[in-house]
Amino acid sequence: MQPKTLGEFVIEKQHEFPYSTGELSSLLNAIRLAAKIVNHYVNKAGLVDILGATGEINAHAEEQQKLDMLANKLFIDALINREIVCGIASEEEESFISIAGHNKDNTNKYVILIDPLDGSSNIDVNVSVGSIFSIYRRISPVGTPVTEADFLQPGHKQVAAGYVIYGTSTMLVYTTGHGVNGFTLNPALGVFYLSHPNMKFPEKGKIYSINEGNYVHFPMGIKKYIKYCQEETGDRPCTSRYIGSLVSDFHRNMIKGGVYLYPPTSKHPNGKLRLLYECNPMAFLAEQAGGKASDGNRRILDIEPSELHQRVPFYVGNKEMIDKIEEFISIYD
Ligand code: AMP
Ligand code: P6P
Repeated sequence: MQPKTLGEFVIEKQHEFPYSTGELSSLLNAIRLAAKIVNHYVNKAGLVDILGATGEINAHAEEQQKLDMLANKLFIDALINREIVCGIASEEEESFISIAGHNKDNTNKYVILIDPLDGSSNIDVNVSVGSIFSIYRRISPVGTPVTEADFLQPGHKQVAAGYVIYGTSTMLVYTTGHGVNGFTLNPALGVFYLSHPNMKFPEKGKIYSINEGNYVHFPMGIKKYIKYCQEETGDRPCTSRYIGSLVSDFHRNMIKGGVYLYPPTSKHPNGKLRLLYECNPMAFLAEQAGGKASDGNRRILDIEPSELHQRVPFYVGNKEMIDKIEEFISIYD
């Protein structure tokens, strides 16, 4: 029997909400389409002139790779053309985009935040990258232009979140608060099939993902945790695996059991990862898969955002491993 397609799954879940208008389903389907289009370009990036940097700088003084600019445009076009959201925020856009409906007030109730191509520094070396999305209900009145407050909501208000991983196969993994499900793209048919139903972190984890090149700048608690992972006792030593692509490291750790760490460093004293369109969606997925996500002291999903591109220290993965990281931070920092 053929596995369920993503389209069938989305409609099936919608029917569990008899009063739904179909708006969230339409939004999820637009993301599905955008994922296929971005996948097409990611898979041929080496063949056409979309490799390398644009020479432009994004809102964070980071060099913009051509493919992440293209991915940004593809996602935004797919969403704007269907008029199924009232606002979009993106890592690649300094401010949010308000979508006024053509010839009518925009009566849509969702805003979306995206990291259109995370890990873009890996593009030129053929290492897997990903797209991340996060969906909220607007809090400003429907029919009026969106405000920044619609985007600055704590992560526990998310309606849905997910990622696309462009790896040895392309997968779309998402949650709407009722578990995490993974869909693998059959590129010959252009169809995502349910391949990883009800994804959960294993009980135990033995992988830690961190850029140890920053070791000298880590807080003492993190230095002590790394050495703890390397001890030859109990369920250790752990295995160190770091791809330099959050989506890929997270995906592997959710399947095999592990934790991703991006602590404060000298270059990024508040951490490098962005709260709104990287940490919150990955934290929502992690908790839905039985894991945990923290900034070392607080639950990521409880942090009240103050600005669109704010950064936080980020620890996400197996609950037991995150508990141990928080324990070391509380003792040594
Ligand atoms: P809607 O009016 O279609 O935006 O749906 C209203 C609410 O029903 C959404 O905010 C979700 O909480 C739930 N819902 C609707 N469609 C779906 C779906 N396809 N998958 C999961 N939840 C859904
Ligand atoms: P570093 C990619 O730029 C990213 O945001 C994450 O996907 C990745 O885990 C991290 O930064 C890599 O950062 O400083 O280790 O190269």
